[in-house]
Amino acid sequence: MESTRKKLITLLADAKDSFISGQRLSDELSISRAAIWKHMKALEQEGYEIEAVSRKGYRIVSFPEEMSVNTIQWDLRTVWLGQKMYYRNQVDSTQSIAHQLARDGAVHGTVVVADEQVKGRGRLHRPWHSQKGKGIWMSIILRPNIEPQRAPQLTLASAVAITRMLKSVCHVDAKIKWPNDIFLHNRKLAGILTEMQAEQDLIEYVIIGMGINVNQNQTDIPDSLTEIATSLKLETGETFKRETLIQSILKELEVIYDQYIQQGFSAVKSHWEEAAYRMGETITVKTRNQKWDALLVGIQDDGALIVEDQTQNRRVLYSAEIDWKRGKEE
Ligand code: BT5
Repeated sequence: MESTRKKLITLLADAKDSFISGQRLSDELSISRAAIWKHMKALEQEGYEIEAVSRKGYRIVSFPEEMSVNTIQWDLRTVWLGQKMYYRNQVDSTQSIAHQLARDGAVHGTVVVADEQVKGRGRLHRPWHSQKGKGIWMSIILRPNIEPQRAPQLTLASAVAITRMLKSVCHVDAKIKWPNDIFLHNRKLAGILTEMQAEQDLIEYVIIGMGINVNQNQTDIPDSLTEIATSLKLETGETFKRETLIQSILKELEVIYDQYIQQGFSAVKSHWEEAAYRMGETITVKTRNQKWDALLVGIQDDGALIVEDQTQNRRVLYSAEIDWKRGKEE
């Protein structure tokens, strides 16, 4: 049922403004014309505006305002990523849903999208503000055949996918702050949270959570974040259709993920470096029990961060928080 509906929408959407006859739809989908009519009624319930003209057939006049699996998938040009998708109006966190689905055997490439998260989270259980209808709150289930210690490289690959989407669809040059932040004009536009279930040398699954601020106005950003956060709308003055952005991220991620699996991290590294934020600047490094100043040098062939401490010693960081020195913010 679900896939017939999806095929029906694809046929109608591909026809753009032209009508498709009931007979052709019934032939292509191998269902009766009465069944086609029932599907049309169901689509109208979902918010599609359908025009039916006798002897001409059907066409979609407008798509629903509300996001749904159908509106995200109809122009999704991926082979495997997001072909299985779940959409929820409100969740605690798409990460929790994805973990549950993965434990229950969800296939590689399954995607969970929510309109609102009430307990969205960042790293170290920090809260992630995920207002209803304003952003992309999405988790992706991957089952890569790589060693568990390489999983953080997927965060960097995902960051590249997001910046590529931002460039091609939104025409903005966003930057990546190692390891998981996307910055636009010195404010945080998006964050990535990578979580993993693994056993010794084997990854059972990885969940890539992406939070991207899209259509928030200034009043939508909580006071505690006004200094550090921004949205695409605030930076460009434009409102974006979240579906279009999701379709593009999934396409970009599918391409870069496949290259990464075939060629290793070198396929990601140069793209990452092109979008790297503030290389060569002085930063503050915070590890579990230390805080010190360093120069940001770059990333290694395995994605780890290279910094130079104040005695000019190079140090390699696999996990840490980095921050810019005060006074250099703008
Ligand atoms: C992150 O953590 O940046 C990862 C955020 C991942 C969110 C996605 S949404 C879909 C999926 N489901 C989830 O529950 N999570 C993922 P971190 O680097 O720890 O940054 C968290 C910090 O960012 C917070 O402490 C705030 O300072 C700031 N912050 C919170 N909400 C924000 C927002 N909407 N925009 C910009 N900054 C925000």
